[in-house]
Amino acid sequence: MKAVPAYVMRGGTSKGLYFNAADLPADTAARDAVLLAAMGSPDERQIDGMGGAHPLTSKVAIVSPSTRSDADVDYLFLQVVVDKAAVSDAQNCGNILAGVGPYAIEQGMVHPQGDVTDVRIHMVNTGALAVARVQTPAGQVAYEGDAGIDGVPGTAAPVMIDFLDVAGSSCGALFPSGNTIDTIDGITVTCVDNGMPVVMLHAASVGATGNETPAELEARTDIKAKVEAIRLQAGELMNLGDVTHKTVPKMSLLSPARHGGAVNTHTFIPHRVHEAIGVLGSVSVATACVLPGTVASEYVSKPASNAPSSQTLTIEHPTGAFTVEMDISGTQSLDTFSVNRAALLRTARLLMRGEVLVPNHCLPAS
Ligand code: NQM
Repeated sequence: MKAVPAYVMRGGTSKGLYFNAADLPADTAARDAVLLAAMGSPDERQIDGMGGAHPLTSKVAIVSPSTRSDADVDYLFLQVVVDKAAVSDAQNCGNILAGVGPYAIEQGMVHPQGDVTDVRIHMVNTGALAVARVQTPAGQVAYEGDAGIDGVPGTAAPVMIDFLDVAGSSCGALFPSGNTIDTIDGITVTCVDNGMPVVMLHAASVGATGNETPAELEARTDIKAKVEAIRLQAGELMNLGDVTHKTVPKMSLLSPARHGGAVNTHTFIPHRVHEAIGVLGSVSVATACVLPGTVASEYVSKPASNAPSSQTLTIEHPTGAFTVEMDISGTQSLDTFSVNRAALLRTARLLMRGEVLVPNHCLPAS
């Protein structure tokens, strides 16, 4: 077997393998062979690898010193498909992103700057920039702390993340169809990309109540079929082309908030239902909430202000809620609307550092 240095980290509500780019083959096909073997894909149980048999636990971060002068590190996110021999770079991941700052410091790519170290991260998948604020008392990354996020038991050190320029980063425009509302198969949807391509629709319009658990929703083959049919058409509208084999767009079923938030969500990512909601996925939903005329804005009781403003939106999901803070302006119309910054809280934990072993044929002889 060949040994490849790797960390296992929880990033937000996801978990994955973190690699230094220098430890992986530069050739994409050779790299993907290593990652598939490391995760144990393709196999529904990923029994022969490190993957956790769910898209949320079959994720990879590849980190290297940045090629950009305005960033410290480059972060390439890869989704290792659980039951297919496929590795996709078609989406970003804001949860795995939460572990990138700590990883970069642990690897010596970024030097601690006092009690708190800002790590500027170039998200290679979309070209956007994020700044992660990592706790580094006494020059060491702190993982323990008092910050709690829904979907993760207990508390940990906070990692605040600022997104600066994620609008339209995958689809070319914040509202890539050019509309706040589209109709697909007779169902009203809003297509948005504020860091993650997401299609929003009323849960009731496909026969869901909004009270289902993720498992109950996944068992509803009738709902899944309708949602997938809409997704395939929305992909074309969103400049993503044929999305049959892509992990985007995500499909968020909206229903009235139950615990005082702005809106309740159940998100297909795109075939399993998220236990919570993705980071950039929630930024995209929050964005649609503040622009009048979208499917999401119907749930928000507080009218959006026309002046530049900071707004805090709480997006409910199956295991709690996700709060997004945004600086927005121009809410009077699609043409003037912009989100200048989105900020949110995550936590991360280093779970294991060592080497992942892959069969000899995955790596050329050294
Ligand atoms: O939207 C799951 C996750 C994600 C993505 C997915 C994410 C994001 O929770 O930024 O974090 O939607 O595939 O890890």
